Amino acid sequence: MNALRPDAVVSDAQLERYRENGYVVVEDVFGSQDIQRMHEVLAELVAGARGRCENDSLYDLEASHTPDQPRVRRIKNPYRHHPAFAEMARHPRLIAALTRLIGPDLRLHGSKINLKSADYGAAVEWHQDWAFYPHTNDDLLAVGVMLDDMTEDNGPLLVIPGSHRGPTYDHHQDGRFVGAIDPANCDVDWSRAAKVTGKAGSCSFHHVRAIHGSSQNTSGKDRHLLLYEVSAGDAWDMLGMREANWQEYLESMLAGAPSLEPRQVPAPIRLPLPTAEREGSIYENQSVLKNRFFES
Ligand SMILES: O=C(O)CCC(=O)C(=O)O
Repeated sequence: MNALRPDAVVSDAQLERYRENGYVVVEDVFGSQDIQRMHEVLAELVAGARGRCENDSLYDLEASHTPDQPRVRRIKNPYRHHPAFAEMARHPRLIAALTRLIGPDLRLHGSKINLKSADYGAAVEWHQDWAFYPHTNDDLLAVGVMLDDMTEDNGPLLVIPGSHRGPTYDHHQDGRFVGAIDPANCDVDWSRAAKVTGKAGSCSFHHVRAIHGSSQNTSGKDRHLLLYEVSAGDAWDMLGMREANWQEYLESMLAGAPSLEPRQVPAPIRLPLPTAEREGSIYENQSVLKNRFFES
């Protein structure tokens, strides 16, 4: 049982901000030793990209990557590659925060580390996670564990406040899923974008329907962000169990219990079909975009 009271980690004001804006930052979820450990493990994983030529189930490589000068854009599902990341997903302070924001039954359905390295780390075009994995209800969010300070100038996460209560936007181009909203062909006021910043060890939590993205990191400072995608135990993926089997499904519960009675709420859904021309990661999906918002 989780000994921490959820309201000791996420205050009433923070919960209210999450509900109102669709995102919130909570400081000091992880301590400096946790962050140091994750950096060490991440450095080992990144070192393994030397000599690689192509993306695979672990690495998503920057366009400027070469086997001699490795540049990793993303580590895919880090918790499947090192136990430290599975352990951190169950950190008592994180579980307490998630319990406050989603409820006691919590499932981890995906994870990644977007490295956004100093000087070149790639942009992520505007999108809603909901467009990638619509569920029977929208009690889902992405946690962004700040492994480095996320500042105004190292390509912080950007969120359109309140957009989690709005429509689900078209994420298609020429009839295929591309994992991005066409910035020139929608009614979103991009000038309202808020920068999500915080010290290493803080976590951002953004609602699955919130519109978000981020620019390239042209600063001299890394912005390593570990993302955990978490759903309520009774939210079921509209596209089924995807690659998981029942046993993996059970093992992906972070707290509480799964439910065989999906809770349904009215929420606007668009399916990510037909699948993207380039699969493997959001960066690959978006690589074919004709209209971009962020410079690359
Ligand atoms: O790393 C970022 O700034 C954006 C993360 C994101 O939205 C994603 O990878 O889906």
